[in-house]
Amino acid sequence: MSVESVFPRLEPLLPRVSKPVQYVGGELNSTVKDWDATAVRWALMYPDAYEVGLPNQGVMILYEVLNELSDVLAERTYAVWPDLEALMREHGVPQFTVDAHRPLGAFDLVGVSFSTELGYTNLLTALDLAGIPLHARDRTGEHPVVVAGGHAAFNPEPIADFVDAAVLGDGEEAVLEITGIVRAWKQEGCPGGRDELLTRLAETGGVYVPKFYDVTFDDSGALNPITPNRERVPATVAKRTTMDLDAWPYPKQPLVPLAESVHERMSVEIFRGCTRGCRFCQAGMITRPVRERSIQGIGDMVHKGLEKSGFEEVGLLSLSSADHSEIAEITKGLADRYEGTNTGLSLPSTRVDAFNIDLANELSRNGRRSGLTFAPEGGSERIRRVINKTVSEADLIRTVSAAYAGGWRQVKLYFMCGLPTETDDDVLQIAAMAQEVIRAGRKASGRKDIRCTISIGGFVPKPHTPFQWAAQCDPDTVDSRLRKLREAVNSDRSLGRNIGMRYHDGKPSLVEGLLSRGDRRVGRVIERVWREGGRFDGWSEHFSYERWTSAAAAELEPLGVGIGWFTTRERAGDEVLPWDHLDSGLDKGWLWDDWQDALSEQELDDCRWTPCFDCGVCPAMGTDIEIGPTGRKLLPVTPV
Ligand code: B12
Ligand code: SF4
Repeated sequence: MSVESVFPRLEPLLPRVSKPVQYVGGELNSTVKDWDATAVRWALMYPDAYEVGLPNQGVMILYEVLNELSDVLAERTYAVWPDLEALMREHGVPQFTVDAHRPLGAFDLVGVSFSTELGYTNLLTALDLAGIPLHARDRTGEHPVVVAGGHAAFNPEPIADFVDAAVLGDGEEAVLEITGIVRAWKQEGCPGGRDELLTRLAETGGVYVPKFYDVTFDDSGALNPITPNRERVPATVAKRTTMDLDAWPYPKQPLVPLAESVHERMSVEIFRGCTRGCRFCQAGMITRPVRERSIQGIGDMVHKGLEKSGFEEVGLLSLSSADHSEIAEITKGLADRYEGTNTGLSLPSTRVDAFNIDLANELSRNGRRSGLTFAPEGGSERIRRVINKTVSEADLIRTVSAAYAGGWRQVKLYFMCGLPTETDDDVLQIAAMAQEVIRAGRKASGRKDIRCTISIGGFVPKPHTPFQWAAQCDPDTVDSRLRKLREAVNSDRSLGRNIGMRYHDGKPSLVEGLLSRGDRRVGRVIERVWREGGRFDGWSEHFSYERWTSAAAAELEPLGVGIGWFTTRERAGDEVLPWDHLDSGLDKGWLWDDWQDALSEQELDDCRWTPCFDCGVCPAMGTDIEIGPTGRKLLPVTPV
């Protein structure tokens, strides 16, 4: 049965809201299919505003992979701003997709991509606007199956009440497998209803269905092991890993945003995974092992993507792009290909070494040398040993001197505050480092107008990392260290005026900490915050710390725990963690040993270039590190 577009009802509301163009769809490379000609229909949601969600690589990839199947349809939906939400409620307009403006409730599946936990309340808004019951247990055969994915889905317990299923890891093959199961079940006439469909998904071993697992607590409030409550459901759920990235060259035709967005360029993911072993980095830990795209594969994606999208800038993305085994050849090959054209190339440069400057110089042949970004992450050498970010101050000064000497005017340095074992002194050394950067930069460039911006984020311990046992630093301590840092930066005006400082106070990080390491009890807090108006929690102008802390007190304290229990409390080695039954491939014993190494300031090398350290991922997943060098070169093509 066909489903009608809600656009005729939406359109009269649009002149009354901010940035209405974000709701109209029709972007270059978007897809609209005939509803009746398809067997399985997905709505893919990025639970944040269009401007953040549209360029998201994960959603773009899944959208295209699914739409390539002739009997499958995938459309996109993003969080609507509160102004439109109010009008939609007033006029009874449901949550819609931007592609064909179909109501979310009509789809078979709603796939939600959670890169950050701060998007949880926006999922509840979308479900509610769609008329889909908030709680998975209240849904019937009439309602879509709500599936969470993305990095935050590695601990879906806080949203377990609201999602029917969660997938850990890469989605390319997972969405096809889920589609196959839904297609077969529908063709058979939906035997056993929704429960049977969810059981079929769960028994693959790669789809977590929270309601099939019992969660109980002991008298102290600590979690008991989480176990399945029915047959056919495995005790642990494994993450998915797409091994051969060249076989998945997506997005092939990148979406071009209609409205202003955070990232107006084409992105080509040059490898996935990272084994540098930074202990704070959840993305690095959960995406192991490293899988490189070949130089030819990258060249083809850049060429075809530019042709399809008309973008004039390409970002070569990954968690640490300078670490591709053939990055020098890739950057040179692409710079040669596009020399003299309007096509700009860029690399998110975070590795602190002179090699990175060579790459940036090569890529900027066509453009301006404005700013470079590096991520020392910790102010002192001691704290950098704790977090396994092995970079010395001398390396950093050499690197930035080379950058300023090469004509770059602005260097951005990323740091964190609130790291395990951190003292005031570790943070104050960020000021000393920034001042030294300015001195060295003035000397190297012979100019006075160079700039250095230090950007400081609050550290949040994440699941599946060696810091998953750590006590999160309380916001007052973070704020006091940041205040002292600001004073130290300004203590020498002649240097301080060339140093910019960007930071947030420590409060949002504490809430992110609650959501990151929370268990099923935290779902009540999310729901209460949402009922009390919580929306867009990743945006400082919408975030309310008081709303979160009062909701946490009301919902958790009667259960004998509180926000501190989930955040500022250090965990013991034998404590059951809410994600112990969700297998990222990392061996818990290895993570614990790495945590102990952190406490004794021991560093660990990158296993890409050394023998294996037995983190567990390769044997557990039946995978291996997939890197070059292939020794191949990029041949010239006619530039597009
Ligand atoms: C590495 C990274 C970067 C790198 C490279 C990005 C890249 N490769 O795309 C760089 C430095 C360039 C970068 C830039 C930016 N980033 Co960034 N980035 C990340 C990070 C850490 C990982 C993203 C990643 O690996 N993407 C690769 C894609 C392929 O993976 P994926 O999205 O996870 O999707 C796969 C799977 O997870 C799965 N999957 C995903 N969703 C679903 C759903 C279902 C149903 C299923 C089954 C599977 C599934 O399938 C996908 C394909 O395998 C995330 C945080 C995180 N932990 O996810 C932040 C993050 C996405 N970035 C963020 C931001 C803000 C930015 C910038 C805007 C920063 C800036 N001011 O310039 C830009 C914008 C870039 C862009 N393209 O949108 C924010 C977004 C905030 C928000 N409100 O949502 C995040 C969440 C970080 C944060 N906590 O603030 N980023
Ligand atoms: S199993 Fe060994 S080679 Fe594979 S990611 Fe872990 S440490 Fe590296």
